Amino acid sequence: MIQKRLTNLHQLMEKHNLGGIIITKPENRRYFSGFTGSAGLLLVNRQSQKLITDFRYIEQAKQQAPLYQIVRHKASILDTLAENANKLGKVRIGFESDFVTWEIHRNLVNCLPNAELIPIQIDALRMIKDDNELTLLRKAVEIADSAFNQILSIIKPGVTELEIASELEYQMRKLGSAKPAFDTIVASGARGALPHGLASTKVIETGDFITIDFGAVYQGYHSDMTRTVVVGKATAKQREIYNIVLTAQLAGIKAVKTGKSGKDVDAVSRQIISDAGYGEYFGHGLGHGVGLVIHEDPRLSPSSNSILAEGMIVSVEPGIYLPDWGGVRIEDLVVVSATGCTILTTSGKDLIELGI
Ligand SMILES: [Mn+2]
Repeated sequence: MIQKRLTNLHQLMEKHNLGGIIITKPENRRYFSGFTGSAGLLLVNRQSQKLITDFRYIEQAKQQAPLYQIVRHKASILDTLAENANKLGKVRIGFESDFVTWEIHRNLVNCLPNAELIPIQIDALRMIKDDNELTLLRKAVEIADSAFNQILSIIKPGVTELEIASELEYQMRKLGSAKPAFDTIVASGARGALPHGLASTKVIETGDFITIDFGAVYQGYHSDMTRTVVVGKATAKQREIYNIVLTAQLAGIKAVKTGKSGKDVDAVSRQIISDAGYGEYFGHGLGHGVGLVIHEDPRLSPSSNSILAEGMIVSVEPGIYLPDWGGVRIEDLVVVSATGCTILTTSGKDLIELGI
């Protein structure tokens, strides 16, 4: 599994004529080595790979990254990197330009006098998930689905958004989630018009629409789902908005397929919301990739350049947000296949009227 990832990395290095690459972004460090520690860097060339880390992580690194030579650094990780990188000779060495700060770049230039430092980005190598990753993602999705099911009964007038968020997060942890995938969103009543309304001390009232957007993290892999429920009987307007979003969501899922662009899939859902007269109230992209990071490529949006391919995983999450009234969003995760996609999220999408 790691070997296959390294082979892909080697191909990218060859394409850019790199004699080595320094990997510092935590998710890429983990992806290309298996090492889950919070500190350290990878130095990879086409013949060998080293993981440089500190005293705290030596044993863990040996266990988790058997394909790597583990190098312990003392005071300065840069000095140890320099010692090892300078052995590569006069070569082009890639660094992650979307992560390395100006300060670190300046230090690299100083300590690697032989190298020509080349800016490079490698996140795209993580877009297509392997079987192992899909298994972990499915588990993260399953945890969130079960937790959602379990907490529906506590949602009633009088409880706060924060109580709902805490209960969800507690149930997810009990089911094996390391932490919430992001700050849990519970946006009720008029707060539902805030697409990213974090759970607050607001008390749930009868008639509130409640948008709940949350996820689990299982062995580093994130899940992401959103459901909107109503407390009590839905009004005609609530039902109307909900059905538009649901129609747009189902059409978006149907449009996901290998070879389609992220822009085209977004347009399918967006058209439905626009045709219903609410286009200006759907101001965000339709979806995003999910993996070791909660928001990653490919993107489904009007400005996306992504082309979907088998094994990618994306969210499909249209919404309508009406100021001073509230909002609805519905989100599932799907895996792109040759002929369409497989929906991972299993929670139902018929409007739930709680307490009815
Ligand atoms: Mn999402």
